[in-house]
Amino acid sequence: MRRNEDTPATLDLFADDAPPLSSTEQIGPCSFVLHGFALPLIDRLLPALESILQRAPFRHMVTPGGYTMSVGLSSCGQFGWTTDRSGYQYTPTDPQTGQPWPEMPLAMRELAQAAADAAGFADFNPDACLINRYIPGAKMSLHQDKDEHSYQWPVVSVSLGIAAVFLFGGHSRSDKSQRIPLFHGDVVVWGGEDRLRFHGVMPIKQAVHPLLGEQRINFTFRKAR
Ligand code: MD6
Ligand code: FE
Repeated sequence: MRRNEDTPATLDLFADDAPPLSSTEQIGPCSFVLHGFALPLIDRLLPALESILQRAPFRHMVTPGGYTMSVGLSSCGQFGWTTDRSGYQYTPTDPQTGQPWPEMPLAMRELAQAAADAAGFADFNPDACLINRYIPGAKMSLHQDKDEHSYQWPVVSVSLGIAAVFLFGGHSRSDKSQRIPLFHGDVVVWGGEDRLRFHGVMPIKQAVHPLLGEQRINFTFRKAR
């Protein structure tokens, strides 16, 4: 939305400080926002997403603490990230269907690898992609991504649809967080010494995206095993 000159500024709180399309913003020693990086692949990503969701629809999982997540979750790739009362884990099958998670579409794998490369992490070969759906009001509390076997690989996170404010904290939960606006097509890559930093997503503000409607979709690519 911010990139459309015809859009009234009042519709978009970030219009004035929006970074240019296709720029890289460094947010930590080994963490980068690649603005607009996914845009050239959008025409392949959206049909890929639809076909994944036909086989593995979004569902609201329960955390070990007993809370139902406001974010809807799905996955593709060799492993899917799941949570229930017994804990977080990567599973080869969708607990809802007993079937293997849908394969990771080539367009998604290519995007993750290209983004990792652009951020200086060569040879990233993700085996898991968590797909999050946020509707207005949904949020992700501060957390670390630490269910993977090894932290030597980066995480690549793709934002589609309506905007979000990403919280990027430090190595303790109480460290002050940076607030980073993320728009349709933006990709965040982090690894190395930043791999275990706390992060989250502020409650999503009501908005309508021309392609995706009233939702934000996030892909998070990882090497789980
Ligand atoms: C989200 N993302 O942006 C949630 N994790 O919807 C994450 O939890 C996340 O964006 C690790 C690395 C990047 C992320
Ligand atoms: Fe995360």
